[in-house]
Amino acid sequence: MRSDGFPDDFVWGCSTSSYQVEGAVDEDGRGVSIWDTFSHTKGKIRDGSNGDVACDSYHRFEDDTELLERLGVNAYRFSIAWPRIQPNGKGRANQKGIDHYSRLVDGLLEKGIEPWPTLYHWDLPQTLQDAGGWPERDTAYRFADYADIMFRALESRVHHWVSVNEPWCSAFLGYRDGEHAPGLHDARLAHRAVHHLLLAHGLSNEIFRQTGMEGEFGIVINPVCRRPAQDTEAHRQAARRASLEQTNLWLDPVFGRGYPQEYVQACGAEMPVLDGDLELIAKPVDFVGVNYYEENCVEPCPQGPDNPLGYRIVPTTLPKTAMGWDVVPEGLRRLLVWISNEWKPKALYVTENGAAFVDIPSRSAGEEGENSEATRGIGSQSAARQVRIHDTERIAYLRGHIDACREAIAQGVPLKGYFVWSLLDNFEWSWGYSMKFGLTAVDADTQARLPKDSFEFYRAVIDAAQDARI
Ligand code: GCO
Repeated sequence: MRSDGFPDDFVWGCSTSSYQVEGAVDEDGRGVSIWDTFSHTKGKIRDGSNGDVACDSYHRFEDDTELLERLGVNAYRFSIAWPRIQPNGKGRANQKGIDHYSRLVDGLLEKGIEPWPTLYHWDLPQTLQDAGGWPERDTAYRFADYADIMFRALESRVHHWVSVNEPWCSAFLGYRDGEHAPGLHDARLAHRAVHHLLLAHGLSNEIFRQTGMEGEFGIVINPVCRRPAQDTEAHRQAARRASLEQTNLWLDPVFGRGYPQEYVQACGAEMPVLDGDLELIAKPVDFVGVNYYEENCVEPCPQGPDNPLGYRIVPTTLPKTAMGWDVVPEGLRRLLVWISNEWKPKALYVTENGAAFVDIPSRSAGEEGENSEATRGIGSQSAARQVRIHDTERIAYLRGHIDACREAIAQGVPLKGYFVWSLLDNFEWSWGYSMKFGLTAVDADTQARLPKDSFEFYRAVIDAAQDARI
């Protein structure tokens, strides 16, 4: 093992997603997605914004690629907007949509950056939602067709594929809690969505294998490993139950155990499983992607219709991000170790980790050298030039979590890579642009990209990792 604890082939990456950065929502034949509809519905987005323009990455992907090169990452995780490929979610592919991602992939490869496309990061074609969306089985078959189109289009150039991103959010925030598109409040629909999202994953996994393509295929989830507030058996049991919905409900079926019966019974979940579904869902994956932001502390409370799993999140005095999320780097290590021991995936990647903080730009009259790389923005550069963002909290957050990755590896976790969320400040779903997770700020008027101090920090981490190669 090298002195810094990371293997030579460790993947250092950065993530974004289509609706959060692309903009250009009605260009080149793109269809409407559920996020267009939701964000344009009054009262759904806290700052009244939407992703119509976002970071304009659809047009500025070359600027983004240049930023990634400067950052030194060897992988870029982005997502493909399904409505750009099949505007109505079915039928012939829209060549202009394919061309866009083809250009992005070529641009990355030219710079030695591995493309890591996610096929579904929440922008379902609205037409499919009009037909029922994820609670309907047909959506999974439509997804499989779309995945097939993308495999064929990018086959020889892409070697890492993600099926669905955080399907828990699509199912529960989208169909039960109403916080995400399509904004419904129906637990029964949410459970149907769970099964069809997993089925979509399984069907696309099968097609991936059938193509005989070289490369890896996996799923990205946002699992939790909740911490008991006190060291009692009742608290430990509550913490275990509190992790079922976001973790076991996904990993159990993917690893061939079917749905966790304790969850199904407690929540009265009716999963629309047909013969053969569980086998499809359990087709081996090459990796599991883990998105990690925080860890919660829980205590038991009586189980009942409003609280079928019998737990409550306990507030802590730990430092918090702007989202109000507890900063617990150690929790990332705990989570990775648990998943690795319990489900034994071949490989794990941290596919998202990062934090929103209130960034205060400082104007520093060029003292650090206006033309130094650190201060040079991309896009309309003059506006960006004199401003710096000293985001020390984000740096501390990233440092702590990268250390946690190192410790997880030391404990035997097959962790193969780490991706920061996010390359850019972008459209943070129901929070609009009010929450900033980027290593790079984006000027809303000029679209100029301004790397923050955390960008330089992450670049230095990657540089040091390269230097430590043996
Ligand atoms: C996700 C997220 C990102 C969010 C990030 C911060 O996969 O949850 O996909 O889209 O922006 O998690 O909340």
